[in-house]
Amino acid sequence: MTVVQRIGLTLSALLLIASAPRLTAQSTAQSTAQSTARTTARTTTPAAARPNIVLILTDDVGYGDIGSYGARDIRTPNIDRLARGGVRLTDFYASPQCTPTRAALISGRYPQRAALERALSTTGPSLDAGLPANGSTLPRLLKNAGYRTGLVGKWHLGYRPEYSPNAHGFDYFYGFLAGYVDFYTHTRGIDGLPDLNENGVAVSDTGYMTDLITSRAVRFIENNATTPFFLEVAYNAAHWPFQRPGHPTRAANNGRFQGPDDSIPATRADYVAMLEHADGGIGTIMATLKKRGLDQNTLVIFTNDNGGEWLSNNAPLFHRKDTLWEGGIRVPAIFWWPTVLPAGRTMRTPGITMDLTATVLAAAGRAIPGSFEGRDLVPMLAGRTTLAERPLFWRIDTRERQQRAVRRGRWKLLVDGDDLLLFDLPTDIGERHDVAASHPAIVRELQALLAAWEADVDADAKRGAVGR
Ligand SMILES: [Ca+2]
Repeated sequence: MTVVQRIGLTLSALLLIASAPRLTAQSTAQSTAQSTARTTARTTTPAAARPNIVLILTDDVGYGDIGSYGARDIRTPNIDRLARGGVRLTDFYASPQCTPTRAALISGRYPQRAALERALSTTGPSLDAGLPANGSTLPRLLKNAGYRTGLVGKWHLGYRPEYSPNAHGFDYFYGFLAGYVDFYTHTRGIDGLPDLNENGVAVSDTGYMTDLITSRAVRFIENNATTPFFLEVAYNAAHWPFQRPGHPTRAANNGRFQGPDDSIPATRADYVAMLEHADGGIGTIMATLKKRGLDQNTLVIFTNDNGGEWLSNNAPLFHRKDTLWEGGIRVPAIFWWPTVLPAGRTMRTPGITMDLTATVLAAAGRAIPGSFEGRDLVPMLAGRTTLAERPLFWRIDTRERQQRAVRRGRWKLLVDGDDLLLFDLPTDIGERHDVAASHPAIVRELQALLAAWEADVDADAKRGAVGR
């Protein structure tokens, strides 16, 4: 039985993956050589004082759906401009679903510690769950440091007021709390309730969700141009419902998931239009920074919250969202900060969501709390130092199976249901060749690390002790 058969991919998804363009070793080598040439032509300067920080997150976008990551049938000129002017990481990781990645970003810690391993639903126990606002999450620390803090777009870290963005220290919030909304009616999934709010007060606006997010992001920058600010722009593009811009519709059944064999067809073209529109929004945000003279002393980070869904192209990675295969957790990550970072550099050092938390705090001149689990990436991105090797961990229980994974250096151990697999990622990015049998010592070491990590985060979750 092949790996593909064991993990039960649908035929449609396989066809999408098989037909996807691939980053060849040659093109990667060429781009790295070109990057090096551009990098050496650029002079780096010491970190500017109190930069602005804009963190842009897209939703369910494929690793291979960004131009600078190999996309051929989709245009992302504004994201690509960030890559040309900054540093691009090839081996950056998130969690396999929306909520855990956002929990890691805001708390600076593994999401399992806050018992947020799965996406929060709009039914059942999820309605009362959330990320505790314990005084040491990212927006609060930045606010305490004198930053104006804003979040526009998706939250997905709790519905109750005590879990809200404002409770976490965001001065300004405009967006929605659920995992997904209708792009035109702004009603949330499953129960169809209105979900658009501004600082906790329900609002009713007309427009495509991506445009509303962009316009509020622009307004936040304009209103805070003379104060250091942190702005998180969390687009829900290109998460389902797959509603393209310029074609107002009401998504069927409150935007329920549309699969490959659905009676309501969703196409790759819909997904492409959604993502290209978000890229246009990023262009508008960057133009605003430039217009206000903020385009040099601003750290802009672009990333995505988890692997792409079935309309996405995750090539050359295997599988997709909800899984711990690379296609579920490896995401684009671009860092742009003209006065500090070189232009056009590509780096292969592994990174993970919590590194963004630490990087943002450090860029703002704040000490990184000892409880945080990420690293400030700027010294590495600027070429001043290398990042010490460390193991990175993931876990998710789905209805189908439990998955656990650890990556250390070149090796990735993946436990998928009853299968235990070892991959040598630099030579096997697509995870096609299980080499566990020929490296028993590595398997034992990684199994022990994984077991110790699980015991640690589970004990923390039991204590309800996030971010002590
Ligand atoms: Ca997502």
